[in-house]
Amino acid sequence: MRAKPGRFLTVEGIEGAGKSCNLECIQQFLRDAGHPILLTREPGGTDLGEEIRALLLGHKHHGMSVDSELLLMFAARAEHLAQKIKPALERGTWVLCDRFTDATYAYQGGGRGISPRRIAALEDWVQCGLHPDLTILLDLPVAQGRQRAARRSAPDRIERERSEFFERVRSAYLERARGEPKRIRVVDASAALPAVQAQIRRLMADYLAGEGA
Ligand code: Z5A
Repeated sequence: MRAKPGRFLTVEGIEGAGKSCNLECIQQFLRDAGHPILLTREPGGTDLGEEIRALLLGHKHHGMSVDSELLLMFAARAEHLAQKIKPALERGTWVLCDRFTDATYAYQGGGRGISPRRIAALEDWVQCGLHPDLTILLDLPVAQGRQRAARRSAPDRIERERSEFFERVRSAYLERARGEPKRIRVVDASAALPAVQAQIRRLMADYLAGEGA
């Protein structure tokens, strides 16, 4: 008998939104509900993807063109889908991914100014209709996110952008959430961690109940 296909869940937000902290909590919640989980991230998730990540976020290629950045994101994604995401979903594993294509619309679209139509063309090509079933968008003011991220580590190539860039990224994320309110659930990530995690647990419980899972 074939396993019931898994679900594809993603977590998004500007830097310092708390994705890493909250992925742990979501993973535990799903495990407690009896679902096998694959936790992964973008860009990255495969050997090739992690090498592409190093090119994208390292400091060696500061003058990288916006189109190269976009294409590298999708090259890493193509590998990730082929090697990890699709096989996991097919064997019934739930995939929990730290960022996916909503990040491309937010950063390369909103932040860098690439038209959503060009991103959509690559999305159709690479994903062939595969989209996340549920996306949790951790939303908070840019200044608060940057303050949190600065306490954690030195900025990567993209994190060195100015605040206006991240304001555009945040707006693009929120616009996508308005366009797809059923899939993209916005969580107020400006609150203290226990309050954020309580919102996430409520949202996940609603989702599992709706899925009968
Ligand atoms: N990118 C892109 O441009 N296009 C794409 O298509 C994709 C990605 C897929 C890599 O992302 C970069 O790639 C990213 C977008 C780009 N660049 N930027 N900017 P990443 O996810 O690996 O890196 P990140 O966004 O920089 O993540 P982050 O800074 O690690 O943020 P986070 O994971 O959301 O935050 P955190 O590490 O969980 O928390 C940060 C700190 O805040 C930490 O000390 C926590 O303890 C603290 N924290 C978290 N929540 C709270 C609350 N609620 N209260 C108080 N303190 C908190």
